[in-house]
Amino acid sequence: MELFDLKGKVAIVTGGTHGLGMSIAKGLGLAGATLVINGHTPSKMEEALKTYKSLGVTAHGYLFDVTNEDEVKQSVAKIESEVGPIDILVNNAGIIKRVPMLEMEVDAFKEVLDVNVVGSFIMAKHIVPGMITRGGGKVINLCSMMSELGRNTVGAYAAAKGGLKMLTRNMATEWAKHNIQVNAIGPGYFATSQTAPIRVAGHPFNEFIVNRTPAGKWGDPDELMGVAVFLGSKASDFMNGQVLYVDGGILATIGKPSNEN
Ligand code: GCO
Repeated sequence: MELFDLKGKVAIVTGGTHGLGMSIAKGLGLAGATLVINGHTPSKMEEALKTYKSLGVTAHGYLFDVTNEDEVKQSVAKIESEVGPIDILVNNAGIIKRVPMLEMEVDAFKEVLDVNVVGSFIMAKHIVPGMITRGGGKVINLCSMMSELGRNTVGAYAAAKGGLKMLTRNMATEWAKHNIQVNAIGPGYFATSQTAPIRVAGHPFNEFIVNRTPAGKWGDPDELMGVAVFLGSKASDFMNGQVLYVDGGILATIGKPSNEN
């Protein structure tokens, strides 16, 4: 449908060489967008671009650190010169460190906030002015269950993803008048490399999540493609500051005893 058609649009996805970022980028590419994939590992970028090519989507790779403002500024200028003006910014790049807070080094805590929150701010700071000049654009931030819920050992990540929820609302507040829609995707628990350590068969967390999720399974990253296309397309032109949770029902329920179906 034309409403969801992204032909002629340029979408940049940070951290788009793997995991949820790759699935989100795939969705945007299959809907017609030209992809700009950010990463920081050459080998992962090379593999990712082969994957995008095999899917028949147009993708360009750029290696830079989203927390380094000079690199972002130079890369955005290079991208908009070589590929074209950016219409859709997906702030997906993020890190997690699973450490009990009292054992966590301050530098480690700051790094989690830096990549997840400050990086998203820096990317928007250097892409949104062009969107304003061109009459509009889309910003999609990646929130999390930890934007709403706490969990042992992920205090820095929860502070970051909770902050990113409010940053999404503030971006929407300041930029909606420029026809820029800023929203977020809040994934539940998905089968990615980031969750691999807590998803191994027999790991207590693996069973816990399957039981805690009404859909009774870990999410497949490609199950985020649809919400990404929606938030990147005309179909969401009157949505601002919302977090769309794709979580198999986790936030809908208090959960159930492990012996209950
Ligand atoms: C964890 C997980 C979560 C998920 C995701 C949930 O350690 O609890 O890694 O953080 O990755 O963010 O929305």
